[in-house]
Amino acid sequence: MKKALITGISGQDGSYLSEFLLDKGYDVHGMIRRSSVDYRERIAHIEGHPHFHLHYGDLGDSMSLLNIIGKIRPDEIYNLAAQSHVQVSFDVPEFTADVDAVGVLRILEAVRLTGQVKTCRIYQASTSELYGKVEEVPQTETTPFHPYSPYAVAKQYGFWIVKEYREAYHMFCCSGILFNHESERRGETFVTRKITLAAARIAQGRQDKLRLGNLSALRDWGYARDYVECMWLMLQNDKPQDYVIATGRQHSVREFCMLAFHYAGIELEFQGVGIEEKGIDKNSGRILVEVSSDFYRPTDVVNLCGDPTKAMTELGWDPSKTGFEELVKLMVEYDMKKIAMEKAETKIRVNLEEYLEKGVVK
Ligand code: NAP
Ligand code: F7E
Repeated sequence: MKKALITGISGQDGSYLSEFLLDKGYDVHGMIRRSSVDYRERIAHIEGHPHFHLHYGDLGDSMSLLNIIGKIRPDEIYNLAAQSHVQVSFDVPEFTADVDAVGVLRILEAVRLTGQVKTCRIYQASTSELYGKVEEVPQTETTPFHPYSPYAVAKQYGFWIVKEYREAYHMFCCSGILFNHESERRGETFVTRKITLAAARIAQGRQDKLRLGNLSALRDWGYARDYVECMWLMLQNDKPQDYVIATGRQHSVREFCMLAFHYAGIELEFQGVGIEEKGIDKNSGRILVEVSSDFYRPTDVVNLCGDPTKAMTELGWDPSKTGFEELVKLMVEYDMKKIAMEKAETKIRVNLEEYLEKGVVK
């Protein structure tokens, strides 16, 4: 039975990759951090699976990595752990550099120092943010990098150190240059999930307005569940190589927003420009979306669109499994149910409190 170690197992991609590898018959090991709340929402449904194991560690702690990697001796490592929020990287640049840059080096060294150079294959979660202030559209494996945030600069080190270890020590290590990929498990402060949750709350009377930053930013959005397959395919390849993982299609934040509200039953139209732009409900005339400078970044990446030809032809990966409309729809449907459940729970709690007060229930 093959053994895989996933760092960042509690994140969006880690949870989907765990399910994917368990289905393939792997023994899956995951690294988790201690947190004050122990409920790991995205992987709670697989905890208890006989081939699913969790270990405490941290990308900032070399000894924990040496210990985990030395003990498990995995056939494959998927390094998904990162401080992954671009805007947050402007607030915590040093932590971001330590985890997203030096953390990659720590993994590579742990594999080398425990004598697993020839037996362990490594996938590094790289990013389209490396193209940053883009130098060509669409972006391919040969497009020059121009990182444009502390996050992207840290990830660029991760990309280059993986390449360096591949050439210096002949390690099987490679980077997937993944473009934005979303899902119903996406963190709630990334723009897509922030929009789908707000659309669901506004449609059900739980929120008045949504405040966003740059509505004109363009992204190539895919579905996370489809993208984890490509990570695995990269490690089954004959040679370690880096690949762009993208859909090849581009949409603006504004388009995402209009479509999400549409699936929540609200038709929006946008009026005005820049900070004065508003998203208005065509039926009621209510302003539901406003622009706020709080969500503008010191430097923003505005024109991402990947060319997945290499992954399609060399790995046989299909980027068109889940289209843009389907992705937005599935996220909104999930959030509509989530908010409806929360409403129902609140109602039950209020009723129960009333009954307890009146002594109806003891
Ligand atoms: P995510 O949901 O933010 O998950 C990040 C994971 O990293 C979480 O499990 C988190 O643990 C863990 N982590 C953070 N700091 C850590 C540390 N110091 N030590 C150990 N673990 C740590 O991210 P994602 O969307 O799944 O993305 C996975 C990877 O792909 C990341 O490296 C991200 O930068 C990269 N990426 C993502 C996208 C995308 O669109 N999703 C695109 C390109 C690249 P906690 O749960 O304890 O916080
Ligand atoms: O922003 C704009 C924002 O935070 C997308 C990470 O997974 O993908 C992700 O990074 C765009 C940006 O993702 C809001 O300015 C407008 O232009 O959803 P995001 P990201 O920065 O692209 C890459 C590939 C990664 O590697 C990262 O790990 O949307 N935007 N208004 C907003 N963004 C946010 N978060 N919130 C807003 O209110």
